Amino acid sequence: MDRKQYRILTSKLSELGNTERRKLYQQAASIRKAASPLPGVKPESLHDIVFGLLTQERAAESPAGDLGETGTVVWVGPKTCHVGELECGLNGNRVAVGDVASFDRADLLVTNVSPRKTLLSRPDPGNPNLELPIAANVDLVVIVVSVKSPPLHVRFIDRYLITIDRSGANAALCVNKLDLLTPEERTQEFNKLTPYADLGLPIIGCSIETGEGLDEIKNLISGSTCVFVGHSGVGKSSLLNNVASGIAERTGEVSRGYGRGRHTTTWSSLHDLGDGTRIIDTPGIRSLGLKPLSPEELSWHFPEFAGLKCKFSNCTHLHEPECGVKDALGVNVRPERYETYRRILQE
Ligand SMILES: Nc1nc2c(ncn2[C@@H]2O[C@H](COP(=O)(O)OP(=O)(O)OP(=O)(O)O)[C@@H](O)[C@H]2O)c(=O)[nH]1
Ligand SMILES: [Mg+2]
Ligand SMILES: [Zn+2]
Repeated sequence: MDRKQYRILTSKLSELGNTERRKLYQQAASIRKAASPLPGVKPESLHDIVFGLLTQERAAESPAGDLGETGTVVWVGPKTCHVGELECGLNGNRVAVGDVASFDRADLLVTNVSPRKTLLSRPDPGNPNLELPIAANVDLVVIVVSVKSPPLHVRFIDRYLITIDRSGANAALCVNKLDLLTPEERTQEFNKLTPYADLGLPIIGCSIETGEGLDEIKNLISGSTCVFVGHSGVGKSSLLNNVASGIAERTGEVSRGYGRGRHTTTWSSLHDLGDGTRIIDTPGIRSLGLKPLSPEELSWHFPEFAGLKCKFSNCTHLHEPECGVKDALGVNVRPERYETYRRILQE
């Protein structure tokens, strides 16, 4: 409770008789008792609750266990976030776009973040022990790549797949800017993606320019909460604008010399399309680091390794004899994928 609220509280209380005041504080005590704060959350003070009752920010019959109102976080800044339309202080909470946050309407502070279904995060490049949340509670992560400006490098898809696997969400791949290719080039680019098609990853080719593939993307994401991730300039915001009518996210040019985008989107944001579909647009990520993983942990994220038998149970699949993974190279295990595995381990 800040000074201003305290002054409002004392002036409102001074208008009341003793009995009314006592009743108010008794009511506040029973609300607080019913709310039983979660571990790590400071219980609300009686004054705060009385303030809420007096300013009618809190319904008198507040349901038991309710710590305040809740809403979906649609934007997160350095010190505040938007819960729906309301800007609320983070109040020391780690909040991601897509989170369900409880907040106090009287002082506009986040009081609690609901347990997450999924959490997509990456290590902080400055401090690898710290995870930076990208998006929470998403069902589907759409990796957006472009075939030209910027060109397609498939290896980073493997890293995204590991990160997505760890998040608990499903993955899909969207290959944008097909209008920039000749039919021969198109075949070449899609050939590069066969290892991912083999893994069962949904792959949709599209172009904002010609409209190709956009209906397929709409079908893919319909009814789910999804997030568009990928390098800067691949067309994430353009896609959002084109699959969701009435949304106008800023899109940017790609620099000629480097074929890289200019980081037009700087903050993640959630857009509710109203039909159960929600899209989170994210800023382009230059490189997606991975938290250090043991060979065993890393293998779990290569589904094609599952069921292959190695002589040693702790086989790293690098130099051991009678290694099922190395024996399957070129058969059930794609050499490109094995190469990624090897590189990630050796980092
Ligand atoms: N030729 C062509 N250009 C496209 C297509 N999709 C997007 N672009 C262009 O690519 C540029 C970058 O698009 P954005 O939507 O801003 O890319 P972004 O992925 O959101 O980039 P960041 O916000 O920086 O991460 C813009 O100039 C778009 O007009 C496409 O299908 N074909
Ligand atoms: Mg963008
Ligand atoms: Zn092995």
